[in-house]
Amino acid sequence: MEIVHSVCALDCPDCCSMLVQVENGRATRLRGDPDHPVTRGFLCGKVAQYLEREYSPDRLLYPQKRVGAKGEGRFTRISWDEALATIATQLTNVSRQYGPEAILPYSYGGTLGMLNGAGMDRRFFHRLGASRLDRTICATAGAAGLTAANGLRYATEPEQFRQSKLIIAWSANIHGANVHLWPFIVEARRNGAKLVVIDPIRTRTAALADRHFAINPGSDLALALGLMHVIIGEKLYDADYVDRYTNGFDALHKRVASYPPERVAALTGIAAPDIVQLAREYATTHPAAIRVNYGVQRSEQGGAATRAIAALPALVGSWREPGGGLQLSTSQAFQFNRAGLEMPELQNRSALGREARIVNMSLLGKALTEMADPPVKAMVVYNSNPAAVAPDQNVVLRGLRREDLFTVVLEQLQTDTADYADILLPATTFLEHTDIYFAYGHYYMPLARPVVAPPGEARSNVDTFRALAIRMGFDDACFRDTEDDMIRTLLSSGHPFLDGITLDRLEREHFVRLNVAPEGEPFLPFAQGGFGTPSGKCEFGAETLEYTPPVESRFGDAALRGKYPLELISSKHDDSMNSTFGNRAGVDEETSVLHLHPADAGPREIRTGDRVRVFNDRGSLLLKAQVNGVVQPGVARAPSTRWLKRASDGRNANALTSDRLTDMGGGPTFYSCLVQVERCGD
Ligand SMILES: Nc1nc2c(c(=O)[nH]1)N[C@H]1C(S)=C(S)[C@@H](COP(=O)(O)OP(=O)(O)OC[C@H]3O[C@@H](n4cnc5c(=O)[nH]c(N)nc54)[C@H](O)[C@@H]3O)O[C@H]1N2
Ligand SMILES: Nc1nc2c(c(=O)[nH]1)N[C@H]1C(S)=C(S)[C@@H](COP(=O)(O)OP(=O)(O)OC[C@H]3O[C@@H](n4cnc5c(=O)[nH]c(N)nc54)[C@H](O)[C@@H]3O)O[C@H]1N2
Ligand code: SF4
Ligand SMILES: [Mo]
Repeated sequence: MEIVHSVCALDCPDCCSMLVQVENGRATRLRGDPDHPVTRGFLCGKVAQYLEREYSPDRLLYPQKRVGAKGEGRFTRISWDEALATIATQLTNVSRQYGPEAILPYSYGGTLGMLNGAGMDRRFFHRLGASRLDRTICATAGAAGLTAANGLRYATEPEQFRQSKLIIAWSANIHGANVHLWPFIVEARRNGAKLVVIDPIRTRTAALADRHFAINPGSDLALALGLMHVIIGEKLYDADYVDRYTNGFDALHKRVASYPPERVAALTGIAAPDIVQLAREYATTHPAAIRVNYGVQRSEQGGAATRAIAALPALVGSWREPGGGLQLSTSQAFQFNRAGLEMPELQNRSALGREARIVNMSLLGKALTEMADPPVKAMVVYNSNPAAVAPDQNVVLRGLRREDLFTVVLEQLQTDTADYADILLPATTFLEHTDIYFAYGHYYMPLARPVVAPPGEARSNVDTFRALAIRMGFDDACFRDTEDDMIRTLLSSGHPFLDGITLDRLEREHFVRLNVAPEGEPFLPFAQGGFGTPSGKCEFGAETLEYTPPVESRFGDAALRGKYPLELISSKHDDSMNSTFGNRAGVDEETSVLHLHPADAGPREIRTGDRVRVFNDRGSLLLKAQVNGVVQPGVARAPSTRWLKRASDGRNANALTSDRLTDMGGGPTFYSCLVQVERCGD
């Protein structure tokens, strides 16, 4: 028996380091690395059971080609040689006939590994001249809002939350989606800190908080402006910090004048005295930290809302203090040499000979059904399950069904998307390949080596794209790079945060704190300004901060609201990871529930346990009702992305979501979604 280090590759801010017990080549137990300052010896419930997935009889073991209809899921085994030859021939034909931009890569968060997530794949598609994918499906609206304010997307370290005296979890279901922050909050509360949650849903985190404000969906910009109204009006801001390190205070002052607590109360559903009290507490409690997560930016004004929330710590000067500031994402501190890894210059050597067009992944339905010049004729999907996760699902599925679309899917399990593949390739898990990771919830960079051998003929994404490049005759030296070559390239950025971090050191230490601050000292990114904006200051940007309710919301389009009066939020499921684990029966049962308030259920004669149909112009979905206090009147909650094939109607919440984009960053508006609900006959 031996204990081997590894890293959880799932798309989670915690990026846990783990210890794997291996017996006779088989992993028999996973646990969190007790030496990792954020993992602290435990894994979340879903990954504690990851070995069930690793050794699932449903793992894909061999390359296969489709023999049934698209979506039916019938395949037959072929050799790697046949698979690669077919793909190479098809991609070459598409490229010759329509130009290489008719080929679309589609990938997202299956792994946060740099090599398997954005390595050999990027080189391959650049060399091909394929369309470039704008990876907007999760975080780009928030990233754009944060960048507009701060220039750099740096954040308060999770370890500092233990020093906070007031923690605001703003659209952050910490207990469900970011559980390794929780022990630091528990410690802070033991020392007298208060936890306030701003979330339309009574999540597990909200239920455990000191105060929960059930905000109207998509009204966060109004709330942030209302808080600033009070903070500025009562002169509770840090005038010195504002003066030295921010830009645009006077315009902000004018802007917030039209957001008095009474108006903001009407817009947000939070009582005016509560808004005043929260503003006073936030400005006068030291240190106070905001954990804002991505829920807030999945609505129509998500970018501006994030920008306004990001302005709060600058206004009250809380960036000065350990345990102050704000955390959205730490990922930008992983200042890798990404260009060296991805090699966009290969596009010049492609059949296209120039930079390829950009396709927004959140508009996949349109890309597959409407795009021209050239149309998408081939798609290669890896690290993603678009049939389940992309908005406006019925259009996406119509696109995936196209007989003239050649689809390749690299997968571990036979997902809904895999069912539409022409060629289906077996992929390794993080326990089976080498990778180096970035985190978006802390500053430790980990390396993981394979812990067990791949089952059957499964290959890593790196190996598959390398083999494809060679099969297509690409003789560029970069396609012969080993994993270690690519890691060395990544680490060669010369950025001071990566000083002294080498492959050898990662090999020895397994994870290394970025050089964001001297050892043992907290990282205070903006204590003395140092913002990444052109001015070097936090840019309040008041001109961008005018609140208008989302079209799909209670104060939005009146006609739409007349037909579809409920605001549907399809947020994360606590015990799953997007659609990963959607194969598990337990997940399946828990994710088939629609939460409704009694005030909405009553008139519809809906009781807990009833089968209900949720619908709008885009589609419909069958779920089981839960009538309770999890949501407010006018709001409904359906879990996000279950596997379609495990539902009787073959759909999930994305049958209802729209492909309307956010105000900034081209992100999806999953949480601005109006629906109607009715009881179904039994
Ligand atoms: N268990 C689990 N963990 C996960 C994931 C998972 O699927 N399951 N997914 C991972 C991924 S990909 C990501 S991006 C992160 C996301 O982590 P989070 O951003 O924390 O997750 P979400 O559930 O999208 O949104 C957080 C909360 O925002 C609330 N919310 C929705 N609309 C609004 C609004 O208009 N205003 C406010 N204030 N709140 C709103 C939701 O009710 C939800 O409770 O989590 C990661 N971790
Ligand atoms: N309605 C609604 N829709 C949503 C969301 C929501 O909250 N509500 N959340 C959105 C968000 S935040 C996100 S990030 C997206 C997530 O969307 P995706 O990134 O597509 O996430 P998953 O559904 O987890 O699918 C990842 C797939 O990658 C596979 N995979 C894992 N590792 C590897 C690997 O090494 N190689 C290969 N080839 N495959 C691998 C897994 O088996 C899994 O099927 O969904 C979005 N969609
Ligand atoms: S999903 Fe997140 S919390 Fe769970 S083990 Fe992976 S990194 Fe840790
Ligand atoms: Mo995400």
